[in-house]
Amino acid sequence: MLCRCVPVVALVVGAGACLQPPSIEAPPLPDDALPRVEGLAPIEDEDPAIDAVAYTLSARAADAELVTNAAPVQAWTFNATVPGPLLQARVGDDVTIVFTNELAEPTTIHWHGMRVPNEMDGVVEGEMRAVAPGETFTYHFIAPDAGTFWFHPHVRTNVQIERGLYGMFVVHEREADAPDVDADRAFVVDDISLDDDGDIAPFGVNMMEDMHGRFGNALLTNGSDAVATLSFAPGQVERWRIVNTANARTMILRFPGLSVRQIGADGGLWPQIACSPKEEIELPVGARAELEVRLAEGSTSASLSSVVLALDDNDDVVEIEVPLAEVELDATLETSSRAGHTANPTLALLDDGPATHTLTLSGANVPGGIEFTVNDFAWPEHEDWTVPQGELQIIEVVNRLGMEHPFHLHGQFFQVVSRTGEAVDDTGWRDTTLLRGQQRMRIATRFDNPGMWMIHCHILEHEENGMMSMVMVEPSSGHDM
Ligand SMILES: [Cu+2]
Repeated sequence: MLCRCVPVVALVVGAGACLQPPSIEAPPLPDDALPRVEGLAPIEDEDPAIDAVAYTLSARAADAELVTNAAPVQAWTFNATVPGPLLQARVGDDVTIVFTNELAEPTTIHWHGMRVPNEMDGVVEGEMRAVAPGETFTYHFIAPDAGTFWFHPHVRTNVQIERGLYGMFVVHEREADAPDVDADRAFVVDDISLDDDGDIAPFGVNMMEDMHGRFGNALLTNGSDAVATLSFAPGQVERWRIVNTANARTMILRFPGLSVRQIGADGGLWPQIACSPKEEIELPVGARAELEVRLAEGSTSASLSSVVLALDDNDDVVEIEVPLAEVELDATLETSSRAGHTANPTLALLDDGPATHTLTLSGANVPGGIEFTVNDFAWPEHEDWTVPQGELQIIEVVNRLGMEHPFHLHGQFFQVVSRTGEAVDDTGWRDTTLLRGQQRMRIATRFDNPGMWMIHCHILEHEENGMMSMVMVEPSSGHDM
């Protein structure tokens, strides 16, 4: 299968230096420590209470070694690393993040997928302001849902995220609901566009970037193009959390040599009936996948790979599988007897029905570029749309353009209930889902979280060029978050 609606971009594939695999025999954690997540360096929790976490973040310029055998990239970072440090909490924890902007321009932090109070959402609209250079803002909320989330600015997003401002936020389930695995592992997958000098390529200088979004020429996993090799013991089973933080590239992920079951997505783990084996997963920008991963029977080496289109020596378009991580069997290790994802969380499925509102995504050429619209408004212009808190809405999202759009709603989860009139198997709660060119879908949401929430395409160049709107969820006394 070819990537759909993806401009052909030749990819620079790194030399693939092998990193040392993280030790499986990790030292024991203290009783009150958060569970270990491999692949990213966790930030230090400054709050000793067991039901609270406190973190200090700053956005600042720093050199980042993203590409093997190349000079460091002048990046914008959270705490001098790309991705930013791993943030973690347990579901229900009190979360405090003291954030200082050390950049020369305004920024914010948006907690992508987390149903936080409206004033903590990190957007710039109405009374919500950006964090000015030199300013400190304290984000404070209760982590309402377990799952894999991420954080990034919501100001000049195409530039600030591309330069390196993004990170993963894991909210752990209560122990009884957590999968029984040998390791819980994070993969933050990105692509960046580098120029011939290895610097981040200039922005907004070509029409293709405005139209299709910015496609990179280097694939990064956890901030490096190096391919880590992981040693699996016989029977080893891991939980993999994957987030796509690219500006525009839908990641087509494959798992040659692995036996993979998808066990969750944006809104956490799924009930057993919804979990199914996968050989390929399409992960739009902003979305997450949760996987239960084993070596396939008889397999001794395997990989997590991303499918991209590239030009071969004859300038023909070819599909190549770029490994993001390699897995090798180490038969000398003790056989694992872990059971994997065995919990069975409840998931109330919402039914399709007549649409209560329509969002039409479109766009047109305008002098100087392309303007993208939602219901014919280009942000900051937008329609007035108000819904009462707690009311079930069936929203028809219509794509009038030939290109795909990863649709993102802030502050709420939704379920995709149909695509172009057909029932779907998009299981579970989402905050981001892909709408293909010239297609329509219906999503259902209860709008439980009051406030003013952004709705936008997560191709960052589309968002920045107008494809953003908002919904006002009027608080009602009978509904609490
Ligand atoms: Cu779009």
